[in-house]
Amino acid sequence: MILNTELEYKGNLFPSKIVFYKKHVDTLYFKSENNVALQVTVQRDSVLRFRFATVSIFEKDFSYAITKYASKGYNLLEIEEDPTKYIITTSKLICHISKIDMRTAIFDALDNTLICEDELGFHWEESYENGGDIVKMSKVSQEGESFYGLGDKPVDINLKGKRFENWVTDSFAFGRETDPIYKAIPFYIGLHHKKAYGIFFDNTFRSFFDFCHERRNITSFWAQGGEMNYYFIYGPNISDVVSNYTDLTGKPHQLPPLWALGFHQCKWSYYPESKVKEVTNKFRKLQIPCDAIYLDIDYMDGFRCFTWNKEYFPDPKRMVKELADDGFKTIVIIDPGIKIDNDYSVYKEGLEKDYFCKRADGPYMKGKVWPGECYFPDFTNPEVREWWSDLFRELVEDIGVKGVWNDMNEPAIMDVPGKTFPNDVRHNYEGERCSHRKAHNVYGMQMARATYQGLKKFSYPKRPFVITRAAYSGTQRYSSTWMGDNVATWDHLAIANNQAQRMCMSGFSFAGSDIGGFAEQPNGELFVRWIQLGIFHPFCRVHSSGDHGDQEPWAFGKSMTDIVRKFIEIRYQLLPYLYTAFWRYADEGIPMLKSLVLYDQEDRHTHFRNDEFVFGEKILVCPILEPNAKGRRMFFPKGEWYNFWNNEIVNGGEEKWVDADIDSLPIFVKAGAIIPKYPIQQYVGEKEIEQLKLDVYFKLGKEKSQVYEDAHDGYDYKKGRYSLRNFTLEGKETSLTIQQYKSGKFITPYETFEIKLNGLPFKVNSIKIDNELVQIDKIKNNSFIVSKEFSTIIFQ
Ligand code: MIG
Repeated sequence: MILNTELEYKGNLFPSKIVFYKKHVDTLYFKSENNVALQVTVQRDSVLRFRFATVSIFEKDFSYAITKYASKGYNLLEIEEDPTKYIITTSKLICHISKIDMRTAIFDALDNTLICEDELGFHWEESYENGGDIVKMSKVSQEGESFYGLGDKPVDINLKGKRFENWVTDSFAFGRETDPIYKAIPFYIGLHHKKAYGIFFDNTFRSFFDFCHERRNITSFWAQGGEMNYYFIYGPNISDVVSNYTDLTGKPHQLPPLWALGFHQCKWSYYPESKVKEVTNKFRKLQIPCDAIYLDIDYMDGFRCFTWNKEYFPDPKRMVKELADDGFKTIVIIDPGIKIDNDYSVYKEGLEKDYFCKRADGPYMKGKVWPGECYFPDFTNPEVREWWSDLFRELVEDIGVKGVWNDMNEPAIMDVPGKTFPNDVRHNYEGERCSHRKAHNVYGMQMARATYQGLKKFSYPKRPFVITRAAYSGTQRYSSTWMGDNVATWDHLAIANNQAQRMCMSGFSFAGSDIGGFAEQPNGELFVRWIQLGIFHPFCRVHSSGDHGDQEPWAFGKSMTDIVRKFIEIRYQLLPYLYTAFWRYADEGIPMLKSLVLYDQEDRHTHFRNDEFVFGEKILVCPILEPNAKGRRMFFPKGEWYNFWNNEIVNGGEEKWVDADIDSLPIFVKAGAIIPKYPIQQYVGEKEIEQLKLDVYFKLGKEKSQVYEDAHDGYDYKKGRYSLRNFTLEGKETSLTIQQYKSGKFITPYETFEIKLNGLPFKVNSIKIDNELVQIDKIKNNSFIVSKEFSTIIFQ
């Protein structure tokens, strides 16, 4: 054994002085006397990429996270040099690189303020154990700096003072502060002096972030291998940081079918077929809207993926069709573990084609999961992904399954230390073979990707739907996600609220929690409060482990059922609003939920808020997170807000008490908003939409709103067949003007709008539509029907 030799531990090493510099198009190369190479790429004016190599040779430039659609190009790139530093200037940023030690400092190009500055900067430790380096970075945390992001961490929104690890982990019944859990999203946002920037550390090894935890004014991040490879992303608005990060790591490749934004019901497990039908029939009988029903692992034959238990489900194709006729889309679970069984075709094929992961010395990676001993496809091999995607043909094309749920893809292994593969497992990694140390964090992502490719192929011309538990940055391109195995407690309701907001701030908006809690059982009150929050999450599904009793909307007595129905109905009415928010996310990377700090970062009151968030662009929500509440105090961002229930106006900028008994929830609409609504449907497509309701909220001044619609499925929208309505509202003391500008070739099925006027401060004496006066008795109860083609309406 080698003990304490220089080879084993050399301590921290640092770059020495720069001795070489060259520029090639958008990239600058620097080399230090001790052979450290630094490459700075100007990706955009506001996005700089930094890569360090300790032996002057960079690895092959490849990332699972970065999308090929990432924008590139800048308006300005100038390099200057003075005796102590190089100075890189773009139209947004100025970056200093110190000649003696390669440390960097980044400034806002417009006003020269310091945004982000290295403390020790890049340094490393050689890894005797694995070869290569443990790569490290430390930065000075600025005065009053706050930190956000990092994906699914079950903690407060502001990360200051905490340390985190990124290593995707099956975390049954995780709790507040459990770390790490299911996802690895090594992206954070720093905010100080009203300006925000982001850092995306694109390194798939086990990585760590420290936000002033170890040292009060230092932020650091490091990884157990690979390169120091990070993107600096400037805002100065948080929402720009997030949309730039999402531009790099990708947006959903297509919009979800609208039904996927409806309500989903799940349990471990609904079987046999009669039980599934009993549940779906009850939804219809009780008139509680629902679009999707899930089959958990028990639908399979001995948990073998791509098989059916014929005793429980004798004729899946017929059942799936009958469910579809009743408006239910069937979603089935598929895990990565393939049962070792010589009579099982998927196993045999995987073996023949050499698609399963192997240990360092050649044996297969054998692990116990639900089916018993299993082998695991190496999803980092493109050929394996292609094979996997083809396995979905029967499920999707023939049986008619509409979505697939990927679970256990951390990958989770039972009864072993670490709950996953050992580090020595080998992976293809797109031909750049590596160990599990490097591939672990992307394994689940690549499984979701392969699943997505299958669904996309076989659902065509409809849109695919996939949900995954494990994820690395970029997984949002392929899949939706849920937060894993939470618990039916009040604290978990608060955690779910933080996680959904954090996921949105981390570029992955299509996320939600197991409503009601997965482990243990909620009482009716907790279930109702969770539904009230869940209807505002982009992904809205009730799920539970089932060994603690029922968790359907009717499981808690009639009065609770009625409240649950009322809230799910609100979600269905708001579908066009939600769909518009999704379009904004898929189009521009705008987070679908906005934590208050993202909504108004200039107001310091928002920096440590957790509970309140803005759903889409205009609706402020604050969940009730405690039992027996009749209301709560909440913070209102500045501006005017209408109480959703009674139209009372609240002036923002401070904390206020809001009544919200069990059948209510603090929901507020921004003054000036125009909120589109559909009629209540039991499932998407149940009704032809014959009229679009526009809830108009008066404001003194101007406000813009948008409504995006298309065929709600398929790809025609990509060819211009969408309908985008841009509304501008302008309110004065005695008049209200609404203008509409429409673009896109999609013809909506309805001909008219019902305009509902809320909060109008004057009595209407005349109405002018596109310069023609119409009779004012057409207004009834503040409602008014008008052709969808109008361009200007003036109420006076
Ligand atoms: O070891 O498929 O998080 O949603 O119901 C448990 C059974 C495996 C964990 C998932 C959960 C799912 C359950 N799964």
